[in-house]
Amino acid sequence: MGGLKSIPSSDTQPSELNNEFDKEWRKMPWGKNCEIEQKLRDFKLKHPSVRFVRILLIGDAGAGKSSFINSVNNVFQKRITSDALTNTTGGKSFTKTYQTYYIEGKDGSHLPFAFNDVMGLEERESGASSHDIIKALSGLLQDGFNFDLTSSKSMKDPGYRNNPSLEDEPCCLVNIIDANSISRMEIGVINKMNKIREAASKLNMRQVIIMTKPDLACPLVHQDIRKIYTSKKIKEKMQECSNLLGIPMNHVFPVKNYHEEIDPDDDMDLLILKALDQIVHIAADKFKEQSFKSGDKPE
Ligand SMILES: Nc1nc2c(ncn2[C@@H]2O[C@H](COP(=O)(O)OP(=O)(O)O)[C@@H](O)[C@H]2O)c(=O)[nH]1
Ligand SMILES: [Mg+2]
Repeated sequence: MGGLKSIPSSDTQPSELNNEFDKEWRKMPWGKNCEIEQKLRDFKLKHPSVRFVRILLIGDAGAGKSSFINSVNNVFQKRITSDALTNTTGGKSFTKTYQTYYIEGKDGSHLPFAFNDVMGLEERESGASSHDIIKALSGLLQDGFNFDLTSSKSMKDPGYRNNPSLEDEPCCLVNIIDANSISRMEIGVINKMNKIREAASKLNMRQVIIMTKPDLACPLVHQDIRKIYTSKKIKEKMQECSNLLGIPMNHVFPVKNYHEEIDPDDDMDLLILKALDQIVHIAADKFKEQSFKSGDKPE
């Protein structure tokens, strides 16, 4: 029978033959790293009293929060750094205190964005409580705040800040989700994320998702990071993230973090830069609205 030729062999499933879109469904300016990098280095917030776009990262332990901060730092330092220590042992959170990370510019000053890394949201008593993270949303946590001290805390305890300035308040909540374990996320962690999201919405805070570990979720991307927006698997995973947290697809960014590389990689950098550029602009919109509302004159 002539038709037999078109039947795939037993170890090749039809779906595997059709795992890629013909064209990128989101256009990426591959190779244009310098332009985006420079734009971010020169970025200025249109608010007279706020120097930094403060970005708060939340997510499960091991999702890649610290790795994302290191990856952003790598892009701007053009070498592999590890200031935000990552967890290579798996399981519970390695980061236990509230920390701000700044990115150094060429002249030693700080670039106009800052990251706050928190302890993971893993279930039960071991993770950071949504109560404490909701405090972080309003700028009420100081650097060094210890998430591990689970005993009943009061606002008088060290680590809490009573009069946060506008600059202390994060303006973007970044949910970090591991592409490889979305479907296995514990319900307790999802509930915590949703509680935090609700509080962030009430504060009119911008929210995005960074989806990490696309290299582990899709063999195509593992081989070639430029296939990130042609891989059907990655789009499916992004959609899953979007549905899980109710954040629209245009606020979901897949990023491969630096984890085993010893040298910078332009294509990885481009995805990181593009995600950061989106976050910074989405976050800065909040100040535009605020300053117009309060009558402040944007610079
Ligand atoms: N393959 C891969 N591994 C990653 C990626 N991002 C993070 N990791 C690894 O995942 C583990 C946990 O990352 P970490 O940043 O400590 O997670 P955190 O607990 O959310 O801060 C580390 O071993 C990282 O090297 C990624 O994009 N791809
Ligand atoms: Mg960490």
